[in-house]
Amino acid sequence: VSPTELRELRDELQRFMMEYRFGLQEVETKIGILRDEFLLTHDYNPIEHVSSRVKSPDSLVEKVQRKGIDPDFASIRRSITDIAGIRITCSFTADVYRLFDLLTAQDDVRLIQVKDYIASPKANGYKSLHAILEVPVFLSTGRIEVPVEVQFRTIAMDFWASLEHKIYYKYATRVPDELLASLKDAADTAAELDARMERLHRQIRGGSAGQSAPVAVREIG
Ligand code: 0O2
Repeated sequence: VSPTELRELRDELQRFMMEYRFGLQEVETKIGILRDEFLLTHDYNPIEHVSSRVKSPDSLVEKVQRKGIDPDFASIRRSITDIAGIRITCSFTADVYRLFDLLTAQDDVRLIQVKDYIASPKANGYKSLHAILEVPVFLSTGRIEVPVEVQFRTIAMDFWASLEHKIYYKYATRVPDELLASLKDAADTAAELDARMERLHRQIRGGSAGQSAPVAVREIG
């Protein structure tokens, strides 16, 4: 490969990744607006924490290989929809669905796919609501549609998923059966805690949507 071709490839990769960064920014702005407006209107913030990432080149290459995708930008764009990813951690399960509804009801958001692992948890106990959204991004060359994967979950689901993720990597995917059973048990406990906390929250709120106890507000980042 000549130095010119290499530079062209680098520029193309930079432009490719840039589009996903912009897609993330658009969705982050939407989430920030919903959070601020919710806080102002209902004196309640349904979002505990938001984090986002663009897939690393290493992780992208690994997925392209694992899925047997042709290694060209057009095929990758078509086949991999989680290059831009946002995780929204909510206080309660009801907030997860409320936020999902509010975000997907916006007329410039196109819902491509939903995987509801809260209604149907994975066998290991994993729970989260996954949505692939497509949002418009306006470039100097015109409008493009960018897919963004949004994962909605509660604090308890997030706590469980981050521990499970660490264990999975520590044991290089060969997690001992005993540990798998304990993890599943912990997922059930987390689900119970979610249900109890939500019941308590409803009692405190006394049936009024606007009178909830305040929860911590953290910046997107
Ligand atoms: P990262 O670093 O979070 O991006 P695939 O994306 O093809 O591997 P699939 O079935 O298309 O898998 O996507 P799915 O089921 O929507 O899950 C993709 C993402 O959800 C994962 O991303 C994780 O973030 C999360 N996830 C799914 N299952 C589990 C699980 O059992 N445990 C935990 N902790 N997280 C899970 P990546 O790409 O694996 O990693």
